[in-house]
Amino acid sequence: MLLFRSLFISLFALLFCSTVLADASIRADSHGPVGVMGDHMHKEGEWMFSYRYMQMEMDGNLDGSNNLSTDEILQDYSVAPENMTMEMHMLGAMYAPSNDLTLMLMVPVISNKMDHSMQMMGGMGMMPMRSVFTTETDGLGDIKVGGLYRLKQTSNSTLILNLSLSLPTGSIDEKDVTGMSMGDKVILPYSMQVGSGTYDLRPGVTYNNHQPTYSWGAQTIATLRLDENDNDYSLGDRIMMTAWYARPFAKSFSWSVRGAYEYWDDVDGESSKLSPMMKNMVPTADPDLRGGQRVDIAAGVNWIIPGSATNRLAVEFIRSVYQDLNGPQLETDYSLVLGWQLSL
Ligand SMILES: [Cu+2]
Repeated sequence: MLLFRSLFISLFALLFCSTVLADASIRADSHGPVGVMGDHMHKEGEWMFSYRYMQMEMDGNLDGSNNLSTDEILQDYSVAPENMTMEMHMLGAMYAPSNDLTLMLMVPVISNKMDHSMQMMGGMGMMPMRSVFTTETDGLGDIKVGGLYRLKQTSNSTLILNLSLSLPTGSIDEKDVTGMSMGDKVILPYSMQVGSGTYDLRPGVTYNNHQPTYSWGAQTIATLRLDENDNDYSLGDRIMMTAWYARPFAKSFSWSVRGAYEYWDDVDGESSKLSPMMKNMVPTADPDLRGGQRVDIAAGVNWIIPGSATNRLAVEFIRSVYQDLNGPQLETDYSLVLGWQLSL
């Protein structure tokens, strides 16, 4: 973690030392909303460094699209997940060896925290006992390398082929003490791991259209697991589709609205390190209760810092409006993305 902290500090030092003059022709909405990755290309020889902070809040459980209370879950299980916070710090770099190709690197550092309720049966004639416990994990996530290839360009639009590879750099053996582990650290279920453990191919297409007073774009990206990890499972494949509309305002700002849809499969296989008994005690350990689909709406702002057109600060708030989950499974309430981008 110390390495990343010093990396952040050197990047911020770079931000404050950069004395690049403003280029009035660069619009704040020339990059998409900050929650979208790989939305734009760079000119030949251009570099971009970025830092994003992402926070996702999950609270309460769904079965399909119906709410499921803790009491209802504890009728079938001894442990119910209550809520989860996922935080991600992501360092990114982009470099364009030519106008038709932009290379990309993304390095995430992830931390997860989940609160649970647990119910233990007392002795004969005794009331069941309720307690709570929290598990936490953190570490380097899966590093992504890839490229954006320009398929088609007109005076106001670009069509991009996105292709990246996600590397299994994140741990799938994260442990913590649980309410049932008698003080020992034990391996945690799928959603608390910081990595997938698999090589994943991420193909996609992005379209951008820039008009004098507004811009819009759309992107679809799939995540395809290419193999099985060392613990004999692979996370579900995913497909994400999103579209946005943005408008410049007050010279160096732009606002955006965005919609997104995501579908993901259940876990394929079953972790060889989780006891097979676990999935009868806690729903998060069941590989068949991981899939689902979700619709999000988002609002964001991009700002080009005056005096140095290459520094951009951006924020996006993402609210989940519809979910259909193989449950019981924790539902996502909202996500927040803060980002800083420096182009050189
Ligand atoms: Cu970029």
